[in-house]
Amino acid sequence: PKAIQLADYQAPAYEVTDTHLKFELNDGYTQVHSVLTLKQVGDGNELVLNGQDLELLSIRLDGNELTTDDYVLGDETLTLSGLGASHTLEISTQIYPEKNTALEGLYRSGGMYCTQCEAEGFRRITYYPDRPDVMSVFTTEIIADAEQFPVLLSNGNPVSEKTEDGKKHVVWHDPHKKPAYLFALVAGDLQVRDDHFTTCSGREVLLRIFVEPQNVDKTEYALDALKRSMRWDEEVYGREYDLDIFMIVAVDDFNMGAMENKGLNIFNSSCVLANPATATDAAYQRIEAIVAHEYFHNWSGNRVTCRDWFQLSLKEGFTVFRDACFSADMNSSTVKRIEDASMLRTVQFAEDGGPMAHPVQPDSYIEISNFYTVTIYEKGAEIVRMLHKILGAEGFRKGSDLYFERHDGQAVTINDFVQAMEDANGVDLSQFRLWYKQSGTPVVEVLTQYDHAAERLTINLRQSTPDTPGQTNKKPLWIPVQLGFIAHSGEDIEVRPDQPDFWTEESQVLHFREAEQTFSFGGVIEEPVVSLFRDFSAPVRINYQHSQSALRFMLQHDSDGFNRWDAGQQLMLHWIELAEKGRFKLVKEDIAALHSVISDESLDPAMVAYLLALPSEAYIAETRKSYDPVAIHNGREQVLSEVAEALIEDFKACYERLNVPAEYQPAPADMARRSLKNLALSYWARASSDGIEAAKAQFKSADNMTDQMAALRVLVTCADQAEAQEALNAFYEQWKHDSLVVNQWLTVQCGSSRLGSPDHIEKMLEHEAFDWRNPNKVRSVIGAFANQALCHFHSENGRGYRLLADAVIRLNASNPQIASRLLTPLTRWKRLVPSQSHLMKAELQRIMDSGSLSKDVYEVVSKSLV
Ligand code: HT7
Ligand code: ZN
Repeated sequence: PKAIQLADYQAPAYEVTDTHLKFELNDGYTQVHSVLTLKQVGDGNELVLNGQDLELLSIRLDGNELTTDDYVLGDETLTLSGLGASHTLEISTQIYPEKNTALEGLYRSGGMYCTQCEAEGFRRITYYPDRPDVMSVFTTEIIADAEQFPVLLSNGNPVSEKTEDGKKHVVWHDPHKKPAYLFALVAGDLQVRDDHFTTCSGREVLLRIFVEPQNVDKTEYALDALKRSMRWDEEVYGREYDLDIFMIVAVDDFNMGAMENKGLNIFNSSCVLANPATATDAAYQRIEAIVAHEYFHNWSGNRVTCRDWFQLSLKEGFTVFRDACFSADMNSSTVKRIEDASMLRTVQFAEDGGPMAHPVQPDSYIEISNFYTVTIYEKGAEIVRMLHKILGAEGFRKGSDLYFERHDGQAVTINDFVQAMEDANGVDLSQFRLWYKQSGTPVVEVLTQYDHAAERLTINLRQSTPDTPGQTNKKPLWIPVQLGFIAHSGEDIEVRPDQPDFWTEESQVLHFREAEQTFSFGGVIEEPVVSLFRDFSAPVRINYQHSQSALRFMLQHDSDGFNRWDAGQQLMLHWIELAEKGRFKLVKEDIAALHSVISDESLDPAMVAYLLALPSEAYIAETRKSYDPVAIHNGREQVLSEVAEALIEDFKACYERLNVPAEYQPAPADMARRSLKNLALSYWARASSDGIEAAKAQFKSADNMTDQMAALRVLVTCADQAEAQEALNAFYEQWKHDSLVVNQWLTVQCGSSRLGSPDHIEKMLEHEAFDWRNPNKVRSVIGAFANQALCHFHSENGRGYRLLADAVIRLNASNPQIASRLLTPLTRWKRLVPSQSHLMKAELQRIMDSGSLSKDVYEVVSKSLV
């Protein structure tokens, strides 16, 4: 397969001013009739339409039927040449949604039809210029059996509806120009929950969530989250919703989390449906964030869209930043920051260090679906956050206002976004733009020196970015370093460097812009503890060795919540390293520091839970040049047990204090209480049989999934195997009718470092609850195994790798997107200890040799084998 290059971008010769679509949904096949109004807008008289897996029935140009001599039908294109200034093009195709297991284009999920067109799914529906810079006004007619499919939806506003001869006909019209990737259609026997939102200018918007009938009682939270998002976007960005109706549909078979189709968002049911009995607090928070994310796309993505797919982070990075700020405002902002930064450091840093490393604005790809990555989304969001830090809240808002005003209705580039920020603030962001172009994680080395006599502190910073595939000799970046100095009293000392041009007082940010810079701070009367990169102000690795006592001090006193947490993580990383070498013993100062955290009732309990949680095995691996996953697992387990034993009375007391009867509420304070209570339970149960008994009692009596699942996880981790299995069996009997709960049940065991052995995974693949066609099930079993049960996945004989490779080979044929995403853990072979590394590489090679690979899988495997 051939790589697509950013440098080859050419504007389209024709725009499609209007697109009329007629869908006739029949049992087993669907006919699509399109009428396109074409207008020449660029150089050339050639029109290239994309098409994939289509049966072409007919083409007419300006009313005349064309024959095969009039066009060129390629593998995945249909080209018309010698065209004039304007035309009407009519095309009929036949497609087979029932056979579509890739879940791109139009497909069947259970009893309903739905679409997924981003990035290039529309070309599986009909021949069309399937590129985001072709924006058109869509009218969609849908005809289907009235009894089976009483609900027929598409983008925009409903125009007409009738039933004739047992067939239902509906027409939808979307007045907003949009690219084909934002097109959507849904047909099914669905129930709806309605609500209303009055916009800031007083317009009434009808809000509708469509779900399968058994899920109506799981829709309230998403609707509430939607209303909060709509209000927030008005208040924080001045963005009002622009149609009279906004719809959400839940579907069970979906490759990703959700899709922002104009006026008709389609959600993976796991990312929208919740009630207290079936959804955990984590699921509620995920739903709030994803509902907001998709809604925010209405402006950052739909009204202003991407010129081409190299600009993907234009909409995704900006929208993730927007949804993160929303979640921070709705919940604890510090906890949200810890969660996001921790995920970035674990997953995105690993991507940067692997064979698929790419810049936030890539310059080539083979399959665009492979580029919906943590780099595009999360690192992209970090770049926008740095702009916010550099420009300040007001400057950033001026920039975003200008961006929306300038580009409303257009398909634009990342550069246009940065330009708007520049123009609105009169600042030169040329160097800052490098963040989009350079891949890899920058490393910042820090040296500090204190001169007591001169009352002066100097900070020397050096930056470098390692080579990544296709990129060497990287230039220095503009890195915002948010700083704090902490006195012995635990209070912050006011800081100000002698170089005012490199300092922003409002955000306490030092602007580090050269390969090496030294900053000095005068009037510092005592040697402070330096708190660097507060609020994780830049997505970099920091090389700075705080002493153990400084880390304990920061864990107890840093006024910056993120660095307070990170100090604890650094301490714990050190403990785990010692444990791996057989030299770990928790000293009394460590116990005192942890004790002071757990007994500080003035702290947010959610924060305490994070402060007491050990770094994940995946993050520990990420901090090492080369790693042995089993040694990491054993070292971490030892530290967990020692902490549990040393603080057993604290954990027991904490659990008992927080385990109060209360009606379940998905509200921040309640979630925080549950998170600390369940963390305390997990430690307590590790150290004592009383803790296990408490977990059993909680498992039986819980009236909400957060507590029930937490107790089940504790039993799976700490109870003896028979008791763990008994709890799992009881859980399945209780919940086997609810597929989303069953997925959680699959995850808790397949991701378990106790139960998730290859034997167990093979058993679960045969279980009645498993289904290869459903991505959520595949993720719950194979994804959980390969990403969480690391000591089993990396079993010495390479069986875990073989199991994953077999799954990839199987899914390559049915669902390439899922196959390609699933194979990520196999791409990390170079960083493993040699004994594991060659076993993993051999499995990659086996995939490569397994026959005809999809573009998705081919790209990842071939780049990984280099
Ligand atoms: N913009 C959406 C991306 C998406 C997607 C991409 C490729 C294949 C399937 C997909 N489903 C959704 C999701 C979002 O970022 O909001
Ligand atoms: Zn998005």
